[in-house]
Amino acid sequence: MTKLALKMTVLLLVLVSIGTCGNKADQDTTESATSGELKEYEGVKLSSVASDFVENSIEGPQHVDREKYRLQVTGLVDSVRTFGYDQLVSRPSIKKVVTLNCVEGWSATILWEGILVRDLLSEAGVESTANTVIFHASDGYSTSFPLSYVTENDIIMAHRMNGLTMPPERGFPFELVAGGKWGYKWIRWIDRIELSDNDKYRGFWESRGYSNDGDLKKGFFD
Ligand SMILES: Nc1nc2c(c(=O)[nH]1)N[C@H]1C(S)=C(S)[C@@H](COP(=O)(O)O)O[C@H]1N2
Ligand SMILES: [Mo]
Repeated sequence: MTKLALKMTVLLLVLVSIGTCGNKADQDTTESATSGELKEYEGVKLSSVASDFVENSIEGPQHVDREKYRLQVTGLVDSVRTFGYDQLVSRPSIKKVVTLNCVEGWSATILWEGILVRDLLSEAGVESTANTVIFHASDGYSTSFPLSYVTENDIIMAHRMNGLTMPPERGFPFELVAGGKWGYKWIRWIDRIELSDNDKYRGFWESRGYSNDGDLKKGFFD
């Protein structure tokens, strides 16, 4: 073998092994992310995290770094609060089966597990002039609710689905489980919760004609 041929062979072997490692790692991630998923909970059949969702995110799936992740509670609060991922998921959590309904006509029934949003708000101290909660996400998405929706219901930000850590495509680290509301109110990749007195605020889809209320019992256009 000539020196050049030898170099080429070595290079080829290196490339092939890098390629194989990459694929293997991807497969492992996908399998570990969905194997062991609960199929049923207290007699209710659950949808599949891996195959019952339709990807429709405005900027495609976001990959949020767990170490760098910070959630901020800002706006009309007594003190701005910042939380890391581990700090949040080690808090007491609540489990509930809720169905997400997208306006595109599909739905998914999932056992969600997460933390109460109103607890985070009371820790920051909500000012008396606030009447609106605006959620922001790392892809630039946002949606808002009357403050009472979040304080008078057990509204959670989920970090687990069907017994497993929420996968990146589904919203890791947190998706809002906006019970009773259309899917576009279920903001994923939440990184900021803003308290506001602007009840005219309109989120991403709301400013494009979808109802701000987003109530499942009503239509989705204003
Ligand atoms: N950050 C962010 N959250 C989002 C969206 C998005 O594009 N970006 N799409 C919304 C829409 S229209 C739906 S139906 C649900 C779907 O979420 P899922 O795929 O995890 O169920 O996410 C909602 N949350
Ligand atoms: Mo949707």
